Amino acid sequence: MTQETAAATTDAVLDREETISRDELEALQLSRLQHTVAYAYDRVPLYKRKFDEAGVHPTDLRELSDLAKFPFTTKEDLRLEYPFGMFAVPQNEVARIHASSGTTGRATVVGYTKKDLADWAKLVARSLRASGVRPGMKVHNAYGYGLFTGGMGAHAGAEALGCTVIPISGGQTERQITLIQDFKPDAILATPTYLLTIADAMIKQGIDPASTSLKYAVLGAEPWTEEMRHELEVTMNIKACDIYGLSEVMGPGVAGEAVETQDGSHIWEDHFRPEIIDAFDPSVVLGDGEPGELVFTSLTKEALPIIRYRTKDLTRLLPGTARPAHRRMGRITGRSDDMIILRGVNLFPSQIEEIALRIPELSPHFQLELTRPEGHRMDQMTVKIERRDAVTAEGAAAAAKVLQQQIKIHVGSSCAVDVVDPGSLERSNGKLRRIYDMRPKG
Ligand code: DLL
Repeated sequence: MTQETAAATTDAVLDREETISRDELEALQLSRLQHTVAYAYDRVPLYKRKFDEAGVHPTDLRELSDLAKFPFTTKEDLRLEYPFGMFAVPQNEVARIHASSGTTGRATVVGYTKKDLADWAKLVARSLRASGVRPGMKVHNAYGYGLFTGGMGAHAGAEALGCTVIPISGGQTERQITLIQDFKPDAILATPTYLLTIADAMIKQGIDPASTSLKYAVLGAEPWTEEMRHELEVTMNIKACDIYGLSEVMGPGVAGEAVETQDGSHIWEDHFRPEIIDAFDPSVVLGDGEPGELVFTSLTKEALPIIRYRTKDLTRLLPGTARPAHRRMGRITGRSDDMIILRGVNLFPSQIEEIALRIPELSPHFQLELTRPEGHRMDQMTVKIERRDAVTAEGAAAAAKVLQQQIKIHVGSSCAVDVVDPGSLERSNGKLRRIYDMRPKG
């Protein structure tokens, strides 16, 4: 059982591990890490093979920095071991299975023992509580249920915290609005772009999104910016915090943001050891504050221990604030595989979001279209973005110019901007697709 202590900074009762010192946390990490690498080596043939090939043995892990000697694990490894080759326990000890959608290639399958599920619920509960959710609150859970970890992961965490959960899942936006009006939830859990879809649909129905009972939103599963936070907080009169996670490492709740500081998600380092590596030269482990690719090693997982998993998420590690022993992660600027390379310039959709939302005539609804026009050798990017409702045609044309200039200045790319009518672009139902790559393959 987790021992609980009262924290000085909030009215909430925190887990003991949230309040321990960095030294105590690192000692805990080391013993858990030593156990995990030995456990993975003994039980998962892939790890034994990889460690042997790299010439490392679990006994080589004497201090935390020794982790850098161990080989990485990638999504490709999980795909090759499809479906259950990464599992470290017999199937009858696996209490639940989740999987990624597998839009590209085979699905990646992950499993949980009963204890893993309890730890996961505890960490989601910890994240929700950090973001302002309290026992007894009604929580509207609009993350998708099913094989995706968002729905059931958030659900179990909200229940573990002692909330009343409304398991609506994603989609059926009209119905979501009716239930928000009738059940009067205090908090909503959704992807940021799906919350935007809900707010937008409310406005269409003549409901002021700022007038609902909602006070808190805990948003994640896709990259979002400070500008988007501001947009959602003002439109809906809520406090919006980040929650981060990925199925290979657990699901939502690997890290969560504190509402009193709103300065990035604290990684729950009693269960995960993060590293930042140079995405182009993975042998280089970078220091805190330096941007690179986030890598995780699980410290307590039984069914699917994961050693140095390359997330492809680009961010940096920052010192803890609201939970001093646990480092924070900066906002995810993007995934290395979502990076657009446009005529030699690297860019991420989040950069466009950041710039567009500073232009009052433009809405947060946008798509990026990549094409290579007939007879051209050069790629072209078109930003398709909806104007805000009250904006005239002249206003929209001027805003398009400003956006184009700002992208040129801040990103360094020339692109076309097409300001379209409100409501004309596809709305999010969960994780929103921003990039439409129509360039010829090869
Ligand atoms: O998206 C887990 C999740 C569900 C997190 C609900 C938060 C809320 P996957 O489907 O495996 O798991 O996708 C994981 O989504 O590697 C990131 O690229 C992205 N991602 C998740 N949370 C955030 C976030 C879930 N807060 C992938 N900010 C990750 C930015 C995020 N990107």
